[in-house]
Amino acid sequence: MRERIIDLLKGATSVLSGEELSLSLGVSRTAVWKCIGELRAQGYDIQAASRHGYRLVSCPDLLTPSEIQFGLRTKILGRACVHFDSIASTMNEAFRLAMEGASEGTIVVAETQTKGRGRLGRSWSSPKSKGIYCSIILRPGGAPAGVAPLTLLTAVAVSEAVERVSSVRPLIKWPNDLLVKDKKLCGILTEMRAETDRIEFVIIGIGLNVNSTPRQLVPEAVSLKQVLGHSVSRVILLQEVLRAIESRYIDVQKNGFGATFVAWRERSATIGRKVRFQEKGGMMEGVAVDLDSDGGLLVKLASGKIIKKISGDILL
Ligand code: BT5
Repeated sequence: MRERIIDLLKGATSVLSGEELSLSLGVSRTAVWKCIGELRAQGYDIQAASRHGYRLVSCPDLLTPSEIQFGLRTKILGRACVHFDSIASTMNEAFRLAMEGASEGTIVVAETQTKGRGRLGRSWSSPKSKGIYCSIILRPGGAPAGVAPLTLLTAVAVSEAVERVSSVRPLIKWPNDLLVKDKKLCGILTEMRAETDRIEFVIIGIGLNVNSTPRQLVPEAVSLKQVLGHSVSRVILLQEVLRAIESRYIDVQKNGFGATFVAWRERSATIGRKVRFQEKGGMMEGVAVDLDSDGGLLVKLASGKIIKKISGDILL
């Protein structure tokens, strides 16, 4: 009911009386009044003028469905949205929902995560209401090899969204990091469930540092607020991220990864740089020369031989 009250107040041209709200919602005026109290406790500034009614003055920067979906204008992403104040990891919940048949584009968002995770069992720090912690369910079909490029697509889209909202242009470190001045602004985690030859669903997890302070983050991390010197609306940024991913995703389904890989190269922090990485035989070093057609990284070794890295970490 809280979501519906907020939607009605946002859509109203003047004040809405308790009676109008109770009629629209089919509940008693006391129930409306109680709900308004709960919304105020959440941080919504709702003015009440005696005998006139309620007016919404301002909203908190919370990633609730009503905040995210108001003015979102996407076709798939975020049309279904689940929000938690606190959860172990949005990845687990998205996975569970996808197993239950949740539709493509469903997102799971949390204000904080108690067991936010990165790749290979690493953890993701998630200071409360300071970042975007979001998992997106996609059902692209096709062979499991098609999943790796989706990580690159997400990196391009998040970089584009951050640039549109803040004019900061994060660069992409292959395969899943967004960097600003060589510090990590965002990490992307892609998990999937597949049969041998067909993807059932993919979960894309995005952890983006928005308004966190240095003390809330690990030393190798950075937030947008640190870069800009002021806070950024997480709602506006997440909306832009969802639009950007959707637009790239629809394009890729129609036309393939060509244009997205061009955009990736333009935003790359990796191509042309010396990289080191662990292989079975020990540490290797070379220069990252290009992206392969399946999203792998082509590295030229000192011997002149070019090898392809499909997954794992690189050091710049
Ligand atoms: C990643 O892993 O970069 C993927 C992170 C994905 C996080 C999102 S949040 C929503 C969803 N739910 C989840 O539980 N996860 C996803 P990886 O490349 O393995 O990087 C992990 C490393 O990044 C850690 O070992 C730290 O060094 C560093 N790190 C941890 N928290 C960070 C933060 N908030 N900002 C920047 N770096 C961080």
